[in-house]
Formats: sequence, C-alpha cells, structure tokens
Amino acid sequence: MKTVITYGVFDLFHEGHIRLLERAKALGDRLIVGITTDQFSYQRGKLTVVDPLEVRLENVRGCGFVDEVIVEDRYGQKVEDIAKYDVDIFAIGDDWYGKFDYLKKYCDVVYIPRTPNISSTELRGVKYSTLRLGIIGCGRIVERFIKEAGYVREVMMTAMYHPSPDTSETVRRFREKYTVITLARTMDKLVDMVDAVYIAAPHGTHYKYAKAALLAGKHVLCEKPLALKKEHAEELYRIAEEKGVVLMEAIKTAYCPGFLDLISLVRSGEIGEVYDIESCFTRLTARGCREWDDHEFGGSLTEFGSYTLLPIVKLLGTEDLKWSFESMLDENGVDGYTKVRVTKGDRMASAKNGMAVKSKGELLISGTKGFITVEAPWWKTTFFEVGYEDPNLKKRFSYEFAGDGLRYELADFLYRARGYAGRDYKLLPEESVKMAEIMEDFLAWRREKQNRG
Ligand code: C2G
Repeated sequence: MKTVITYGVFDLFHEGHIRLLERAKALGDRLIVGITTDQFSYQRGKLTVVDPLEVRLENVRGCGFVDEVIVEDRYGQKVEDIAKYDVDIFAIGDDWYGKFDYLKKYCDVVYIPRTPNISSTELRGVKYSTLRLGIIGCGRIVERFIKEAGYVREVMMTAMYHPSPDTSETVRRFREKYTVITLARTMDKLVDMVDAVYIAAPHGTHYKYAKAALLAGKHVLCEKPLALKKEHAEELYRIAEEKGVVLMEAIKTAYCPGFLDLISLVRSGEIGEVYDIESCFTRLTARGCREWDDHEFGGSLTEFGSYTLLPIVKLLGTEDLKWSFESMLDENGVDGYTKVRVTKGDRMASAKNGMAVKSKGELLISGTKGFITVEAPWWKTTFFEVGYEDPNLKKRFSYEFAGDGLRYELADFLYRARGYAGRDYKLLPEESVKMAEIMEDFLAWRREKQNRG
C-alpha cells in the first residue's frame, strides 16, 4: 500500500487541479491532500483566495481521486505529515520544481507536469476583471504602494492625477519611471478611466478628492486621515453607501494579520475587561517636508494619530468617549509632539505622537485579568506577549508583516470592491469617523493655542 500526499490552495477548483490530483493518485494506492487555510495562504503571499476553506475542502474531497483531506496551516508541517501519515511519495505540480527536494530525506518527491493555460489567478481575472486603479498624488507612499500592489495582482495602476503635473518635479520623475501609468489632466478624466481611486494627496485634500470619486461611483481607498472633520467623514461614508461603492481608510495596521488577531484575542476576554490602552508612534522628521510645512493640517497627530487612536477606538468603542490634548508646538504652531488622553467612564487611554520627540513605539493594553504588550514597532504587530499575575502563564504570539504591509489593505479593498460581504469588520466607518472627530477637535484646539501665542 503506497501513500501519496500533495498540497495546495485549490481556489476556484479547476481542470488543472483535477488533472494534478488524478495523476497524484495514480502514483500509489492512497491519496492525501493538504489544503492551505486562508490564513496560511495569506502568510504565503496568496492574498486574494476567493473560495472559503470549507468550499475548497469539499471540492477536493468530491473529485473522486482523493482518499483523505487534511488542513495545512503552518510552515514545516509537510515534514511532520510525512511521518504522521506514513507517506511514500510527495507529489506537487512542476511549477514548484526543485523547491521540495528537501523532502527527499523523508520520502520520494515527484514533480507532476502542470496543466498549461489554466490557473486560479487567470480564473479570478475572468470571473472578476482586474481592478483598474487611479492614483491621486505621487508622494513617497505612492511608490511603496505600487510595489506592494505587485503582490496583490489583479489590481493595476492605470492612471494618475495631479493638480499641477507640468510644474511639479515629483510628477515629472514619477512619469519618467512609470511610463505605463497615464496622466489624467482632470479629475473627471481620471474617474472615467478607472474602477477605483487611491488617494495619496496632502491631508487637506482627501475629503475633496474622495467625494468627487465617490460621486462618480468609484471605489475609494484613501490614505489616512480620511477626513479632518467628523461631518466630512460621515458624508463620505454616506455617499459611498448610496452609490454602493467601497470607501476604505488606508490605515495599514487595521488590516494586518497580527493586529487583527490581537483585537480578537482581547475581545475574547483573554485579559478581562480593558481599562487602559497606551499607544505610541514617533518618527523624528526633518524640517522642510509636508509634515512640518503644512501649518494648517500638518503635525504629529494628523500624521500618526490614525495609528495611535486605532486600538483605542477599536477596544474602547466609539460611544461616550471624552478626550483632551497636550502638545509641544513649533514656531509655526505645528505640533512636534502630542499626547491625546481618552476616557470612557472609568476606562482610560493615551496616544503619543511625535515628530520632534522620540519614544518607544509600543502598545500596552491593560485589563482586569492580564495585559498585552506589543513590541515596537507595534503598528506592524509582528510580536506580542500576553502577561498575567502568574508570570508562568505568559503567552507569546508572532506574525508576519510582509514588505511595507500595504498589500493587506489593498487585498481587502479588492475583496470588498468585488462584492464580498462581511469583510468590513477590520475598520468600521464609525471608528474612522470618530478618529476624524478627534482630529477636528485637535486642530481647533491647536488653532486656539496658536492664536493665544
Ligand atoms: N496545478 C496544476 N496545473 C494548473 C494549476 C495548478 O497542475 N494549471 C497544480 C499546482 O502545481 C499544485 C496544485 O495544482 O500542485 C494546487 O495548486 P494551487 O492551488 O495553486 O496551490 P499552490 O499554491 O501551488 O500550493 O506548499 C506548496 C503548496 O501547498 C502548493
């Protein structure tokens, strides 16, 4: 009796998969198939898997060649499975040629020729056409974004808009580098050319551009902060709903695997009731850039507050919050360091933001049963520890945060733009609106402080 094992995602189950499984089965008597969980696929960089695990398991189980189906959820599992299931042959498509030679120590390894001209990626492209994305602005983040979009596939940057393309040196350099991205001379032209818009223009322009794109019926992914007035943020979400399009604030932490797990863990009651949240984001920022020069909307809170306030609104909720500010302002009245204190009844939180002061970028959540410390830089949430009264109970969790992490928000945006329901728990409109309200209050408070001199 010869046991064969193979692995895969098996998304949008197709002819190529069936033929692979048929030939794998023919290599022996019993075929086991390991199906990758959504989370593990995500970790391996497959960010746009469509079918849920249950569907993928059913499809493979029902194809007629498979004797047993198992779930693969971690690196290194294959070695363990080979021993556990007494496997004789490991089989895999030859797109993986050579990659699994290390398993030859444990069993035979067979690479099966891949069926040409069919793949899950192509099927996704047929079922859902590639999302054409127009970019507004071309600052530092845009280049990172374009690079990250390469990992999401199925998204293509096709056009860009800038209010003064002929005089801006940045636009000139950008166009030289990205020749396939067409320059749209007006916002109207841009929205005509694309399915969705990514806004990476200066803070003060987000509302205007987002509104124009939403009114034109386009999905919008907007850099943080989405808006600097509560009313504006509310209006944008209302238009998005009326138009049936997606509006997402691009706070990358909200979409990254570690942070999502952290929030679920706290919500499951692991550390009891949360009474204090302390978050901090500082980046020493040289003078002569937008963050300092934009006297109206620049500064440390508008720059980093979307990160530091995120765990606070997620864990304390958005109702009945009160807040106050302390800031260090420069000669132009721009805050180089700001601390926001938030309370909700007897629960409390603080958010530290700095461009002129350096501090440790940690997140600490304190509850009635325990606490969580997220190692700096916490906004990537690659490692956190859960501590209790009894130090022996300490638990540790680690996660991937690939590249610049923008791929996670972009993959989510793509999912939602394609109409998947139930995907918008990661950053709720009311959370985004609450952060806009806090920033609006802050800017009013800062103006008053500036006027008082
Ligand atoms: N396949 C094939 N022909 C195609 C498409 C896929 O033979 N036209 C094979 C792949 O080579 C793989 C299997 O079908 O052996 C499953 O493919 P995917 O679902 O794309 O999974 P993959 O990412 O290749 O996962 O660690 C290895 C992975 O688990 C394999």
